[in-house]
Amino acid sequence: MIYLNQAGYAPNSTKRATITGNNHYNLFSADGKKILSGECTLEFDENSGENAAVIDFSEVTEEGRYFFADEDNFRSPEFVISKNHYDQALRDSMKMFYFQRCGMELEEKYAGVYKRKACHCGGGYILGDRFQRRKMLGGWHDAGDYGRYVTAGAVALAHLLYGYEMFPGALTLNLNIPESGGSLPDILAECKYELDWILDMQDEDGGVHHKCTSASFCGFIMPDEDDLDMVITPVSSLATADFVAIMALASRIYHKFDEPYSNTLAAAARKSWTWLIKNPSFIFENPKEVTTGTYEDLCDADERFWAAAEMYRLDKNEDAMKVILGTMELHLSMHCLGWADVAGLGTLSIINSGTDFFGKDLYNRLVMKWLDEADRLKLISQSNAFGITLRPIEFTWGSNMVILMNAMILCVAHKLTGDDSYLKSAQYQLDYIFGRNAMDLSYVTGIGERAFKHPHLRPTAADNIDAPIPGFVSGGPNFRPCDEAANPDNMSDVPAMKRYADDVRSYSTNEITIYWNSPLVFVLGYMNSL
Ligand code: 9MR
Ligand code: 9MR
Ligand code: ZN
Repeated sequence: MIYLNQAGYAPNSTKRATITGNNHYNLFSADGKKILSGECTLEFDENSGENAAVIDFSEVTEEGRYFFADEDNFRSPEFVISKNHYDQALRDSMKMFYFQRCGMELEEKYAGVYKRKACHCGGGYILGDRFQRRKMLGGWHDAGDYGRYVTAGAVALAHLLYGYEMFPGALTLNLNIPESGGSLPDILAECKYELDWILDMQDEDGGVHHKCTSASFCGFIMPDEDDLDMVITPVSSLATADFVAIMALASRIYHKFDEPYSNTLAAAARKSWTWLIKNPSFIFENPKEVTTGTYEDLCDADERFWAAAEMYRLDKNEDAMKVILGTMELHLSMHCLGWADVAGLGTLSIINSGTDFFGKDLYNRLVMKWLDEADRLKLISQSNAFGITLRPIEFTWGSNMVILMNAMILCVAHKLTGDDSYLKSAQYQLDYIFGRNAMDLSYVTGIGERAFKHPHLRPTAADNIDAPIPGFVSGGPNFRPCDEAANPDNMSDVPAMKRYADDVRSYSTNEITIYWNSPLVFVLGYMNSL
C-alpha cells in the first residue's frame, strides 16, 4: 500500500508518502505516464504495526494530477500538486461552524441540501430553579450531540481568533453565510455567533455557567426535533476563566470593526475577572440529574493563566501579572492548546504580543519552552514512517486533535524562527490527517478520493442524505475505544493507528467537534499564508 495526502501537495514543498508491504514504487501522472520509480527499505512501525518506509518525491514539482502504483496491482488515490491544493479544505473546514449553528434556520442558499429548521429555541432553566429561564439562543452545537459547552467553545474560538490575528489575509474568505458582505469578515461574523451565546452564560456577578445541554443526550434526530428542555449547569471557575480570556481576546480583535461591541466584550471580561480573583477554584462535575459530557478538568491554574495573559493585554493590570508570574512557578506544560489544558493559549498570546509587552524575560522564557516542545515533536515526526508526532499510547480520544495541535505548535515555531524543519513536520501532520495514515482515509469529510463518510453527527445520521456535510474532522483512532462499533475487545490486537471505525455509532473514534475543526483551520490558514 502507499498512503498519501489526498488533498495534495504544494509544488515546491517537501512531498512525502508512506509505503508498506512492498519496497518498490512507481509514480504516474493521471494520464498514465511514469514519472518516477524507486526502492525503499521497510522497517517496523509501532504506531501502525506495519513494515513501512518513507517515499520522498519532493523532486516532482510540476502542477498536475498523479497517483502511485506498485508491482502488485495496487493503485493509490489520485492527488494533485497545486498551489491551491488546500483552498477547498480550508473553506469547508471554516464553513463547518456555520453548519453547527444552533437557534437559527440554515437556509438553502447558504446550506444547500443540508438546509434545516431552527433548533433549540425554547431556552433553558438554571439547574435547581425550573422557573428561572434564560433564552440561550445561538452558539454552535459542540459536536455530534446538540450540547453547548463554554470551555469547549472558548477553545475553538481561540484557535480561530489567534489564527485571524496572526494571518488575517488567509482566513478572510467568503463563506457564503447570512452575514457575508457585511461589516465583519466572515470568519469574525461566524465567531460572533458563538461569542454572543457565551456572553449569555455569564451571571450578574460575573460567574459563568459551565454548559447548557439537555439532561441526557437525545436520540439520532434532527436538531429541531429535539424538544428536551435545556439545563444550565452551575458556574465553574474553568468556564469563568476561559470566558475572561476569550472575551478580552475578542475585544481586541473586533475593535477596529465595531468599537461598541468591542467595549461590551471588554466589560464582560473585566466583570468575570473580578469574580475570578475573588473566588477559589470551582471545578465542574455533572450534577446527578445530568449525564451529558462534562469536560472534566481538575486544575484551573492553566485557565487562570490564559485569562491573566489576556487581561494583561487588555488593561496591563498588576493582579494579572501576579497570576502570570505565579503560574510560571508551577511547572505546568506551557504549550497545551486543548480544552483541558489551555496554558499554551496564554503562552501564544504573550508570544504574539512581541518581545516587550510582558517584558523580555518572560517572553524569552516562554519562547524557549515553546521551541523545546517543537523540537521534541519534530524529532518524533522524523523518526517514524508516517511522519507523525504521536506514539501509540498518545492516540487518545480525539487523537486527530492532538496531531493538529502539535502542528499548531510547529507552525508557531516556524513563525518564530523561520526554520523550515518545523514547517516540514507541521506539513507531515496534515499529510496524516488527509490520508497518509494506515486507515488510508482522509479524516476530513468531502476532501480527498477516500474520505471518511459516517461521522457520529446527529444531523448527518438523520438527514437522509448520503454524503456527510463536507469539512468535518473526525476524532480519529482511539487507543481505548469504548463504543459498540469500535469495541475494545475486538480491537485488543489492533495497532493504535487502526483503532478506528468509520461508523456512525463510534462516538469514541468517529465523532466530530468544533475544537477538532478549529486547529485544522489554524494550520491550513498558516500554510496558505506563506
Ligand atoms: O450519541 C450517543 C448516544 O446515542 C448514547 O446513548 C450515549 C451513551 O453514552 O452516547 C452518545 O454519544 C455521546 C455523543 O453523542 C456526544 N459525545 C459523547 C458521546 C458519549 O458519551
Ligand atoms: O473530546 C472529549 C474527549 O477528549 C474525552 O475523552 C471524552 C470523554 O470525556 O469527551 C469528549 O468530549 C465530548 C463531550 O463530552 C460531549 N460532546 C462531544 C465530545 C466529543 O466526543
Ligand atoms: Zn440547536
